[in-house]
Amino acid sequence: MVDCIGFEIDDEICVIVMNNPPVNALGAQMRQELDRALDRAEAHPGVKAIVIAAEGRGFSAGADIKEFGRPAAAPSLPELCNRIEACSKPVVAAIHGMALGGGIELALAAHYRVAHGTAKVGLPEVTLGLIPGAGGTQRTPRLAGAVVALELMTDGRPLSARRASELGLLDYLVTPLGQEWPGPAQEVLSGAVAYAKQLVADGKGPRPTRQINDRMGDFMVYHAAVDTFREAAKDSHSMAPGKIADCVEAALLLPLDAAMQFERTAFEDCLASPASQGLRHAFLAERLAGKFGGVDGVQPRKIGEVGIVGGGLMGAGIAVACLDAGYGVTVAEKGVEAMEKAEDRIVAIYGRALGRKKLDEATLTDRLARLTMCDSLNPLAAADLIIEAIPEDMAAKADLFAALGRLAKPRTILASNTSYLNVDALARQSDRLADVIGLHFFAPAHRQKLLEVVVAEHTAPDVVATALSLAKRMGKVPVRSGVTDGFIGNRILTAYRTAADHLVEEGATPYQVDAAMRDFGFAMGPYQVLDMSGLDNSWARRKRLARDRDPSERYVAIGDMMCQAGWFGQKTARGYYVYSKAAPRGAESPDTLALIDSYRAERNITPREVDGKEIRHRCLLAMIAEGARLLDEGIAQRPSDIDVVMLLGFGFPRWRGGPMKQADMMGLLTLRNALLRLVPEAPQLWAPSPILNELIKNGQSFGDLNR
Ligand code: T1G
Repeated sequence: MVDCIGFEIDDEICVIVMNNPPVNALGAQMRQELDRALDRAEAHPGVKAIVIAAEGRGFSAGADIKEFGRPAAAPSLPELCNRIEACSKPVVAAIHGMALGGGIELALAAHYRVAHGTAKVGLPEVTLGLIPGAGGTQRTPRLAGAVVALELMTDGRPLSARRASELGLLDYLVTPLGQEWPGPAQEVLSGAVAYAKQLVADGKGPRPTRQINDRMGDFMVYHAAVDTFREAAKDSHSMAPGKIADCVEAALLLPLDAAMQFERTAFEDCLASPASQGLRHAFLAERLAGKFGGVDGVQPRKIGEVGIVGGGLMGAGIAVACLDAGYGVTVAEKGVEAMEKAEDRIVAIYGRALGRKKLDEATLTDRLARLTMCDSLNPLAAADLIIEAIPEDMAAKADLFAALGRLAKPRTILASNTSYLNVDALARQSDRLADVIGLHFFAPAHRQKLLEVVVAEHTAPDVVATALSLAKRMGKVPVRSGVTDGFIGNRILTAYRTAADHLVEEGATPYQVDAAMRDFGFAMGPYQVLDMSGLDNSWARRKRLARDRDPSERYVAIGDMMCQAGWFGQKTARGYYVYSKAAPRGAESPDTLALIDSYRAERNITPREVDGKEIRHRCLLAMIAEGARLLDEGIAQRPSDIDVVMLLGFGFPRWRGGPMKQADMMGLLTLRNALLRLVPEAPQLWAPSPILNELIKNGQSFGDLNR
């Protein structure tokens, strides 16, 4: 294994440099080599002070998240931090880029901290359902007081170096030179070595953070802060915020070693919690999703100019996403009026961003300078990539792809933003099979991180590689999907809604279903979402699929009846809910309940009691069963990709990790038995896929497929 640590002595100063790409995660080898390097520096008679610095994009992103759940090889990160703090020679941390989690905890255990002016530091463990478990809950209050410590650890967002310095977490900032060479890592190293030499010259020795108590503020203020944050923590699905408050309190009330043990126990409780398992899974799943098979080493095509056909809600959002990513953008609409409305939408998006100070005037001017509007397709002939974002009508899209296939220059990529439709069919229409791909953006396209990349049968590998590079440049999370009606997310959503409809047919009200799924953790229930997105959209899809539907399939026509009555949801002020000035977010609709009652009566259905637990259980089972089918069919690459789509695109509660993670937490044998009990009601919805039996037979979980 390549060494992770560099070691050299420069005029009485020992420089230890961490180098464990990509983010200097503090895994076992790093900790062991750091420990040995410190022993060596401490024992060396010529060394008067020690600097710990780093190569690469930043100081350290903290503990190695991939190591959690495995036995921690000695020294643990808390032990390493205590070892640094106990060093008999002054230790200076040299921070550039980012120092996060265990990374800043290691620096807090050092005696002094020097940072590059552009660096960021933070304790984001709470976003993983964890707490700082290497002394951070003890050293942060000592350096910055209780309120800052509690805010920093429960919020999880990083601080700028300047702010961190003002709060007492950093001792000295190195002014950026603002040029490529020598770069932040070298600049801060030079600054830290000079700082260390000055310490030696001034006769300043180690300054153990555990001995700094003067910034903890007065007892009453400290205690009030702990109580405030403990109260707020009660609303969290994760135990971490509450544990953070407990640990900060312990920093005040217990001797440090006892408090450190208290922190360790709290950390281990969090590590074992379902919420942390879900959040850590989500973190790694989002990063795994971008690894598509079959494109390693494939050179993406060069994209400079992007053409967008359609400047509606989606087209305008996609245009902004492309402008934000630095591309030139030409938006084509049918006719001058539509073109001007499209431009107004784009300008309005930027106007709102300007109002929220998300960008400044100069940036806005630069972005709009790269925007061209046109009222015909012809100017798109020069584009390297053309994204179609016209309404979901197969005939119109087919005609458009035929036209684009004739118009676009060779090797221009043609992408459809369709949410459901067959990208293979569009490719055939374009007569450029290799150049066609699906790029399914999610509204609002300029903010939503998820991008379903729909790889058609003949899509060329370099087109897929180009889609990946586009997603990365846009800061999006790409998920690979095969061609199927609804791709990954909308197929799972359809199964979810079908399970909900069955329950409503049997006796539940839409309002009970929505309430149950909000209790599960969704911000909105399925019927609230339907009212928002428009019942007519899903109705159009059901009508499109009607001719291929298995006549034996259980079909609930309540939604169709509501659409036939013109109840399309918020857009008609009536759907599952009724909307008014008095109830802008929707109130229960007696008319909808009456329609459901008559629907049941016509079918001699006697309504039964349905409780929230059954609603949550069945809706989750339906999502998992459909996810397993998507894996069986090869539509989704891996189970965690399905989780990413549901987490980022459909509001699945992040701390639950996604439907496939939930399946693993339930146990696949339990899952299969639950499905088998429901099969007689609706085989198409509940039949366990072969992949489930295979995994059970091999003693595996869906997680074993996430590679
Ligand atoms: N451990 C292991 N791998 C990590 C990692 C980590 N902490 N952070 C990032 N990676 C991997 C990531 O999976 C990806 O891998 C690659 O690095 C690039 O990441 C005891 C308990 C630092 C802001 O929560 O926020 O310390 O895809 O795509 O967009 O108290 O990564 O290349 O195989 O995200 O430039 C606390 C998590 C840990 C920070 C960079 N630390 N990381 O973002 O790159 S727990 C965190 C990030 C802890 C202690 C506690 C971001 C980043 P691959 P990336 P990026």
